[in-house]
Amino acid sequence: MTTPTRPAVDRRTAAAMYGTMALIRRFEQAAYRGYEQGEVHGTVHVGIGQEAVAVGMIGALRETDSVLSHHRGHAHALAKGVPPERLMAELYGRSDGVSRGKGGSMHATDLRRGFLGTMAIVGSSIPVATGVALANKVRGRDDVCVAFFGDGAVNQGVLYESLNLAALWRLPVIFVCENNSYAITTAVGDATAGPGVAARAEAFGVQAETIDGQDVLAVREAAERMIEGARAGRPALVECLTYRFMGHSRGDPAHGVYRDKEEVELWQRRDPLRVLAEHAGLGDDLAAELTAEARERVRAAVEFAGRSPVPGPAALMEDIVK
Ligand SMILES: Cc1ncc(C[n+]2csc(CCOP(=O)(O)OP(=O)(O)O)c2C)c(N)n1
Ligand SMILES: [Mg+2]
Repeated sequence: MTTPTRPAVDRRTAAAMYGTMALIRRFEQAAYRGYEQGEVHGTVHVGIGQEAVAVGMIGALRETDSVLSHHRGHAHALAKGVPPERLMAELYGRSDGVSRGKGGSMHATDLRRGFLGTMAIVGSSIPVATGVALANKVRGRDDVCVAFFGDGAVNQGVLYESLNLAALWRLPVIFVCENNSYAITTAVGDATAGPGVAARAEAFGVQAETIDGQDVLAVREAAERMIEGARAGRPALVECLTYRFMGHSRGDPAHGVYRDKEEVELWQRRDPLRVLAEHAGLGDDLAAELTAEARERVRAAVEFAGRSPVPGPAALMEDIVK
């Protein structure tokens, strides 16, 4: 892993990052409750513990840059500026949702904000982002596209097809692997041979790094460098070492079966909110104030979602290519 650079951060920037991470944390807690109460249909995958990856990476993008996410994607959507009330309404299956209530947690899309969607098929963000980057290049735009994917996607052949084309055609794309140690219950070491995905990317001539995904400042610093490179035609891959504090999704008790309590607790000590607060010296009062603000925004989002109408039968025939 690259040695943490721990760049200096001003208080305002640190507070903004903390506020976004707190918003994501509260949002996902509320989404999980909504699922348990039967308000959120299908399933939800929460990434509590992984917030620093989304906030560090996406915070370094321009508005016109775009993001493709995966099945654990609420953080990416919120960090890209999708309003929490529109995302919550989407999870509730309501008309005011970003995908008009027809996508849910794993098909939430907000094209206007460059959020090209959460995706249910493992690995599918990768070739789509590569295609978006190609389109940007062909159109002469210097926007970049970021693909997020989990450690469970790194043995999909499509990653290597995409790395190959990205390197060959010098595409403005950044591949971000959120290595949270498990794909459902399978530990990385039981599924992936060799020294890891960064080394594999380097074999294609793609600049690659493995970094501490619990430290939002380290992620931000790597993101800035990689984005600058990608805009100039040097695609990149970054592997962020992180951890999901909760289970994979419904029916997963989070620890006990495939990972022990001690392991979970060890990672919880490196909670990204705490890591940032300590490093930036935010202080308990400011952290509490930002947390309260996040809680209020999420409360309003839940209320908005609950009030939004359920799509009527006519919505079935809308938003489809005829
Ligand atoms: C192509 C494909 N195979 C299997 C699944 C079922 N599935 C859903 S999530 C998941 C694990 C993904 O693990 P990882 O990529 O590490 O992401 P994480 O859940 O850890 O965030 C699997 C196998 C799927 N959605 N798509
Ligand atoms: Mg994983």
